[in-house]
Amino acid sequence: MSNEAAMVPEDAQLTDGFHLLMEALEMNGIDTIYGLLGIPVTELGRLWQARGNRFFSFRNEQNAGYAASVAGFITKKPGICVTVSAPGFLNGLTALANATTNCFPMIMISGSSEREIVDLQQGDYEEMDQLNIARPHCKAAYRINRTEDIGVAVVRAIRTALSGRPGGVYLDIPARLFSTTMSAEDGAKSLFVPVDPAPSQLPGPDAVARAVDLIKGAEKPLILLGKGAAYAQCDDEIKALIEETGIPFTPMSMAKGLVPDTHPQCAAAARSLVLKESDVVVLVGARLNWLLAHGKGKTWGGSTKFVQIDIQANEMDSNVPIAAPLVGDIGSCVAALRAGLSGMEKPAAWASAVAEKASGNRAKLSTKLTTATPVMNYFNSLGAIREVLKNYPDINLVNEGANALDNARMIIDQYQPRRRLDTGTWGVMGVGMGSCVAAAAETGKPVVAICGDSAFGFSGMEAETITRYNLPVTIIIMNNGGIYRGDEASPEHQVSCMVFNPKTRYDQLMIALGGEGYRVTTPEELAETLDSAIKSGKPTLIDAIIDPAAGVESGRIGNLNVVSTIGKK
Ligand code: OXK
Ligand code: ADP
Ligand code: MG
Repeated sequence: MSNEAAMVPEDAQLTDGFHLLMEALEMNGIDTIYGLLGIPVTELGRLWQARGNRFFSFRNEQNAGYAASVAGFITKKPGICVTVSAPGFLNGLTALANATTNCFPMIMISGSSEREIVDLQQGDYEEMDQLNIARPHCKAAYRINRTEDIGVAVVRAIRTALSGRPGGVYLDIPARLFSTTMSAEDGAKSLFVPVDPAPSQLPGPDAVARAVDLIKGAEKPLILLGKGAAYAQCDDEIKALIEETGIPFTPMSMAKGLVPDTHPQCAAAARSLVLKESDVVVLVGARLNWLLAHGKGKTWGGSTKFVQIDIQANEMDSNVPIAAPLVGDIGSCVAALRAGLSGMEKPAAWASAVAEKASGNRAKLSTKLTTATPVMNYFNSLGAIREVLKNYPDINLVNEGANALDNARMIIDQYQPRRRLDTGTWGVMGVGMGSCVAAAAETGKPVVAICGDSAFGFSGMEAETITRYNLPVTIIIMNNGGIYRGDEASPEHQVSCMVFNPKTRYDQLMIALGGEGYRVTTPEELAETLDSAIKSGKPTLIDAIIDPAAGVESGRIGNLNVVSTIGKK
C-alpha cells in the first residue's frame, strides 16, 4: 500500500493515478488519445476505452505524435499522445518537437522509469532522464510526482499548450504514480477546468492606428495568410477583411482554403509577382522564415514594409524590421484592422493587374494538366486528381513528398479552412499517415493523401492502423520509384542511394494489410479509381505509376541543396 493510501481511512473509496489522469482529461473535453501502449501505460489505454473514449493505437509513436499534433491544429484543443518510456518517448519526441515548431498544441504523456534508479543511473528498464531530454524540444516539460497533483498538471499542460503561441508540452509520469492510490473524494476535489486557457489578446490602439495608416497609404498591398491564421478559427473575419479592402491575398501552404483558392482575389498563382512588387505586406499568422525567404533577397522588392499580426511579440523583427507590429490574437487584430480600414479605397488597378497575372498562369498550368504523355507525369496525374477533388470540397488533403508536395500544393485547389495538412515548417517526411488518422478522426470527413513513394515509406506501416479503424482514407502514391526521381543510375556493384526497388507493389501491401489496393497507369484510371475509392469510404491505396524521370531534385527548393564541385567537370 502506498503512503498516501495509508493516510486515508480504511473504508474510504480509493482512486489512483490512472483514474485521476483519465478524469482530468475527460473533464477538459478530451475524448481521443493517439498513442502506442506498453510498459507502463498499457492499462491506461484499456481503461480509457472501457470508459467509452477513443484510443487510436499506432505502430510507431512518431506517427501517433504527428496525429496528435494535427488534431491540435484542426480542433484548437491540445492533441494527446501517450507513449511508453525511453525509446517510445524518443520516437514521440520528434513529433512533439515538430508540433512546437509548427505552433500546434499537443501534449505528450509518457510513462517513465523509477526516479531513484534513473537518477543514480543504476540501469532501470528503459532508463532515461526523459524530462530533461524533452525540455528543449517543447514549450514546457512537467513531471507529476504526486497523485494529488495530476489535476493541476493536466490544466497546466493544457494552458501552456494553448496560450500565447501554441505548441507542444511534455508530461512525465513515473510508472509507480499510475497505480498509486488516494482518497477518491480528495482526488475528485483536485481536478478542475481552467478558466479561459487561451485568452484573447487585444492589440494596442497605437499599434492598430500605425498599421491602418500604412495599409491605407499602400499602392500595392498584399495580405499573406499563414497556418496561424488557419489555426485561429476566425475564418469569417479574415474573409471579410479581404473582401472589404479588396486587397489581393496569398496563402501559405496550410492556409490554403482559409479563403478558397478559387476566390477572385487569390494571388497564389501570381506568387512571385506579389512578393516582389507589393509595397505593404500584411502577414497574418505567418513567420518570415525560410518559407518566405526571410523577407529579403531577390524574392522581395527590397523596400517592402511589413504589418505583422502575431501573438508572439518577439516574432517581430526576427528577420527584417517590421514597420507595424500588431501583437495579439488574430481574431482581435483582424477585427481592429477591419474597423480602422472601413471605407478604405480599394486598390483596384493593382488588384486587377494581379488577377490578370494569376489567371494567365492558371491558364498556362491548365494546358499542362491535360496534356497526355506516354507515361504519367506529375502534371497530368495531379490534373486528374484535381478534377475529382473539385466534387469533394470538404475533403481533407494530406500531402507529403518533394515533387509530390510542391506540385500538389500548386495544382490542387482547397475550398475550406484547415483541410490541407502537409509537411509544415520543417518540411518533414513521415507526417502523412498520422495526419490521415487525425483528419478522419477529428472531422469525420474523407481523407485523400497524396504522397511521394519515398515519403510514404516513413510511415507506411500505419496503413494497417487506417484499415484497422476502417477510416475513409484514400492514399495515392506518386510512384516514380525513388527519392526525387527513380532513374538515377547505380554505381558499379551498388544500388543507387536514391532509388527504390522497382518491383515494389504498394497496392498489394495495402491488400495484405486488410485494405483495398489498385495500381493505375493513366490519368483516366487514376480519376476513376480515386472517385470510387472516396465514394466507397473504404481504406484504399492507389499506386499511381509515374515516369521515373519525372521530378527534380528537392522539388522547388533545390536552391537549398548543397553540392560539391570538387572532381566534377
Ligand atoms: C501557384 N502557382 C500556380 C497556381 N498556384 N500557377 C498556376 N495555377 C495555380 N493554381 C504558381 C505560383 O505563382 C508559383 O509560380 C508556382 O506556382 C509555385 O507556387 P508555390 O505557392 O508552390 O510557391 P513556391 O515558390 O514554391 O513557394 C515557396 C515555398 C514552397 C518555399 C513557400 O515551395 C513551400 O511551401 N515549400 C515547402 C517545401 C518542402 O517543405 N519540401 C519538403 C521536401 S524535403 P511563380 O512563377 O509565381 O513563382 C526535400 O525535398 O530535399 O529534403 C529534401
Ligand atoms: P506558415 O508556415 O503558414 O507561414 P507559421 O507557422 O510560420 O505559418 O506562422 C504561424 C504564426 O502564427 C506563428 O508565428 C504563431 O505565433 C502565430 N499564431 C498562431 N496562432 C495564433 C493566434 N491565435 N493569434 C495570433 N498569432 C497566432
Ligand atoms: Mg519518388
